[in-house]
Amino acid sequence: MVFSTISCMTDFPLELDHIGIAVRDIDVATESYQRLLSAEVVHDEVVASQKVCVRFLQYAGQKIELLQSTELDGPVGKFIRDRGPGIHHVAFKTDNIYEEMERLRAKGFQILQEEPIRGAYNKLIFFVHPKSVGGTLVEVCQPISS
Ligand code: CMX
Repeated sequence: MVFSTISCMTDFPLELDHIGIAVRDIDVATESYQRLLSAEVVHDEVVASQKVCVRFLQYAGQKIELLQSTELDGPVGKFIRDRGPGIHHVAFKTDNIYEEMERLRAKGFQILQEEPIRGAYNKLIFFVHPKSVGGTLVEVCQPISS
């Protein structure tokens, strides 16, 4: 069983892009991560469509996205209401988000969008429902080339 899982993963074309962390106060959380890792703030943005403000921190080439809800009824607001602050999603990057969406759909994953949508930091994104991935919300993203 362990061996078949590993062999399935060898053709997985996605690389980790960032970890999304739901927080109550983005400035307090930033201060914690800066003390913990000396992480650098590389991007701030309000994503009105997702009812969040986000801040990307970078440390040793790795990215963390802090998410603070702007509305109680947004996805991050509901997550914090039901579960408290903590890891909200894991994001993987791809070179072809449309192909990736079809690939994951064909494998039976529940994709939350019909088409990729515009996400923070100039990216196209879509989400895979946490119930499809053992309880973890997965984002797939692709930078929009200018
Ligand atoms: N991780 C793991 N589980 C989660 C979750 C998360 N981030 N968010 C919700 N869930 C769980 C709920 O707790 C619930 O679990 P139980 O059934 O065991 O109680 C279950 O998923 C389904 O919840 P739901 O009530 O049916 O649906 P919600 O209204 O809570 O919505 C979800 C869940 C994933 C569909 C919604 O949060 C969503 O669409 N998320 C994607 C969009 C998003 O998160 N945007 C913010 C990020 C912005 C960015 O990065 O740019």
